[in-house]
Amino acid sequence: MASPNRLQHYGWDASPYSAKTRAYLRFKGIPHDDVHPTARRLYGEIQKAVGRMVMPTVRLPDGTWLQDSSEIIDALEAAHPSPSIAPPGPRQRLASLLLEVHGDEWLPIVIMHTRWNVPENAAFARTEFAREGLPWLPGFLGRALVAPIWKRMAGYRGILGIQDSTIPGIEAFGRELIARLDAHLAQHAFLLGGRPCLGDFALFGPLWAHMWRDPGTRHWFDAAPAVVAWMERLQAPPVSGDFLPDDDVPESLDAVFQTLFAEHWVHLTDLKAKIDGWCEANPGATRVPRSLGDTPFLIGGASGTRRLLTSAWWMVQRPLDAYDAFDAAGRAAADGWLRRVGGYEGLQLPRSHRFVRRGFKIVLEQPA
Ligand SMILES: N[C@@H](CCC(=O)N[C@@H](CS)C(=O)NCC(=O)O)C(=O)O
Repeated sequence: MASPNRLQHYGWDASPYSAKTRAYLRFKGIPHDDVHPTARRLYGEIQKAVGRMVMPTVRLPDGTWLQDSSEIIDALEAAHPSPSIAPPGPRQRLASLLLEVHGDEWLPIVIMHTRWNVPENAAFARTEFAREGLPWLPGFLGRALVAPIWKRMAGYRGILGIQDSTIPGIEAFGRELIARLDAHLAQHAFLLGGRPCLGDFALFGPLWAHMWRDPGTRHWFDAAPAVVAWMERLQAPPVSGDFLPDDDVPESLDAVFQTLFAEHWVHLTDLKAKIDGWCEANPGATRVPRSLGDTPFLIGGASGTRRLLTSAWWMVQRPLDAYDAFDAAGRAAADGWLRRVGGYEGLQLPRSHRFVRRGFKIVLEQPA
């Protein structure tokens, strides 16, 4: 029974960002109720509080609402600093934040393909949406009534660049990521040692909530027992380990970061140039449009076209801010690692036209 005096976490099992925050809450041992919101609550209380139907959301015991998994985790980390999920060393800290951007902003290409293009997964998700959103209705009726929700989700495929030309690359990228993580996690309990970092939770969300839970892609994990064990560990605290010593980011993660910089970051660099161009053409603007048209991109070696979604720049600022805050020694350590994984140039993106979140919306910190 939910108690208004405890933190309320609202999210469905099928939601990757909710899986990220739910696992985080459990790891931290923060008392909370994990509430799976019905459609009535999503379109009533939640939409009223944060401006739209979205998950996860959190209502703190004092009535404050939080939205966006990164902001939820940041606020809770500030209130519950120990054990921290931000490693103290600059290399590890940056690695963790980069993996968060990757999990939140690039893995959706894979998981929206696997969920909505694999018929068994799509059928499962429709049933899940009905079970969570309209639990009091018979399944057939619930599935019909939640159609607007799943149709909107399935409609993101085109925006994200999921198309005939990219599907082989999307699948190659997804399967390779799992294989690379498996090789790494066979040696380490978590990505950066004996304790999960923010990047663990961000990668876990899409891998678990879509690719592993959805029955038509669970076999992707057949040859990845270390990834399955890691997903179980992330949901079964307590965990009492620590990050690897000497600020080490193991070489077994190099290929993950090399691909991140070779494909995802190239798209983000393109996005940044388009945002800057738009701002220069629209002096005085306080918000940048949600999308700035379509652009060519590469995933798993396959080329296609996807939408430039400007909100991603807010996420990119997180590792850039961390990098900018390092002292000279920290910067040198981070740069050495970045050069190893082909990411040094990527971290030098212009810092112009800063985005901030105000009232649950992303806006320009200063007018363009
Ligand atoms: N950046 C947000 C993304 C949240 C998000 O997209 N949540 C999905 C469910 S996993 C959602 O509610 N989508 C509703 C919609 O797009 O209309 C976060 O990290 O919380």
